[in-house]
Amino acid sequence: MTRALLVHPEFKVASFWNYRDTCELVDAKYPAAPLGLCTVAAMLPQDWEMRLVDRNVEKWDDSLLDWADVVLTGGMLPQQLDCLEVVRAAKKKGKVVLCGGPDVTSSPHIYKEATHLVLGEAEVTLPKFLEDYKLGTAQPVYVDPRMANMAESPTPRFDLLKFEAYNHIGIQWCRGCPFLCEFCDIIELYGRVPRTKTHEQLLAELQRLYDLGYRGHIDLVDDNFIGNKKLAKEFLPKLKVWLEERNWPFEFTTEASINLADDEELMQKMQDVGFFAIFVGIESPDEATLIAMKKKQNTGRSIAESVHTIMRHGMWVNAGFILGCDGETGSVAKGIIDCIEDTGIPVNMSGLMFALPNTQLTRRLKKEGRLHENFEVAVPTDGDQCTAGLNFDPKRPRVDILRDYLKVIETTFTAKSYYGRVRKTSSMMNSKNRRFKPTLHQMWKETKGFFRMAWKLGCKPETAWHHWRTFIGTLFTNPKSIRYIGSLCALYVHFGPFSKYVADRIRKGIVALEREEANKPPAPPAPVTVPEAATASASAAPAGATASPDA
Ligand code: B12
Ligand code: SF4
Repeated sequence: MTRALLVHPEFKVASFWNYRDTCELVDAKYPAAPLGLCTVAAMLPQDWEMRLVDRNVEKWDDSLLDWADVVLTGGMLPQQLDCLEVVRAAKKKGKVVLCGGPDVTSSPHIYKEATHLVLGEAEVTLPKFLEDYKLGTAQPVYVDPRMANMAESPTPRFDLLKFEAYNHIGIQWCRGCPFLCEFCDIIELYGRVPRTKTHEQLLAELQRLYDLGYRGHIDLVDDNFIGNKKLAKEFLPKLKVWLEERNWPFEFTTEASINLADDEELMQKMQDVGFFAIFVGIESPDEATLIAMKKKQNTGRSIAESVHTIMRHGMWVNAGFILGCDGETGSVAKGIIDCIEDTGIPVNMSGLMFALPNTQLTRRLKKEGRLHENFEVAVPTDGDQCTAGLNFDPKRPRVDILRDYLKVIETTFTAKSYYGRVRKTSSMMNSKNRRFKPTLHQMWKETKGFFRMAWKLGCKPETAWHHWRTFIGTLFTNPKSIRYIGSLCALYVHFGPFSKYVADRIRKGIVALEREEANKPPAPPAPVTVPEAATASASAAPAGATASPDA
């Protein structure tokens, strides 16, 4: 019998997303579970013996590799460094190492030490590898341009997970997104036609989680849950019946484009099944920048009104903002800060533009000679896009972008500003129809979380007043939303210190750039072509200008 060890590499670098300290409040170790590897496990021959080790939540020791015949690993860019460590350790022990996942697909050359690269969606490429592996003729690289038929994707092997280690469990309904944002790799990796699992398939996955005893928060990790609105509207009533029959064991979050706010029926249906938060890419409040980055769905609307409409349907909004885009101007910091405050979005993932491999943006920058060498190689000391962005020559001076970014981070993550937005969310979040029933075990964990949070935030001079004002205010004005407002407060256990870390890194970056600028030898005067019979007006041309032959 073949023994397969599936290893989820660690997200080594600090990130807004790695809110471990918040997870610890409720006895979890990491926000999300490795859905990709659970899906891959379901495609391996089921008579293989399998173990899944997540290096984000478990102690690792290289001797774990001794048990395995085949090691399967891979993930996204922030996992690159750790993934390579796993590959090297396993190769050293003479194991067959199989690598796959989004970063491996986008930058296979970085992972060439693995025995086999199985690129793209495993539903398409893994069967051929397995066929060859059985015959002893497996090739170094498996690649196939076809897109997976999601209706054939198996129920992930959730049984390999240790549920208690995670804040939530992901499931996936749909891959791909109909939009065209220039910086996005989703449409390159997964296409522009949203491909969905069948409703029955998704309910079977939920049933599997239910049977395994999981209860609580499920994240629908779709690239855009409303990519196919019609299907979403057909599915949600079925989900409602399913949940009702099981006494509301789950509640949901997802990612969606902002045009969700235009569809009352869809929002209502999402509210009916217990969606409580969504992530929206706002990116920039400036129309010209949005058009330049081809994010047209965000234009021609009041972002604040759209966000408020979504909140009134029971979902708080998390949003991404990007600085360093072509076309942005010196007013970008003010624009983003005003937008964050007007919308009342507490969790704003503001970051520096990062050219991901495999995007329209990367290809354009390359053509323009602005892409940095090794732009796709993860840097060990850097965070995610917060401190590791701008892997290209931006149009504005880099130091100006960093100064603007610093302003955004320093302004929007003070306790006063963050909690102010949580209160704004609390004033709008409609939880009247919420039917999710936490188990006694979950209520016990949340009670412990409340006291730990009270210690970490409610007893510190910097946060105490804001924390209790928000918490007690919500208890009186919107008690049905208290669990959700409590979660937003809990996130500040991470965002408070993390924003300071980012600000500190950015400040150092600014100082380094200023020093570099100061130490630069003065530029030689630009050649000025002066015709022999030049007049006084030509020599009076501004420095660097080339005199016109007419002058
Ligand atoms: C959910 C999600 C997240 C979640 C949590 C993910 C987690 N488990 O920790 C959160 C919100 C935290 C997140 C954050 C980020 N994410 Co993200 N995320 C996703 C998303 C939407 C879904 C991931 C998922 O579960 N998919 C479902 C599973 C089934 O798909 P899968 O993992 O790709 O696996 C399939 C194949 O890749 C393959 N496969 C996977 N592993 C392996 C292993 C082997 C051996 C083999 C053979 C095959 C294989 O087979 C699977 C079945 O087809 C994807 C987009 C997408 N459509 O996948 C982006 C995506 C993975 N994220 C991405 C990025 C860039 C990020 C961030 C860096 C964003 C940022 N700017 O901050 C952060 C970094 C996080 C951190 N902790 O540092 C990129 C990765 C690009 C790259 N080149 O690596 C993606 C592709 C899209 C995007 N642009 O956002 N993310
Ligand atoms: S809406 Fe989101 S997923 Fe869709 S193309 Fe734009 S960034 Fe990518």
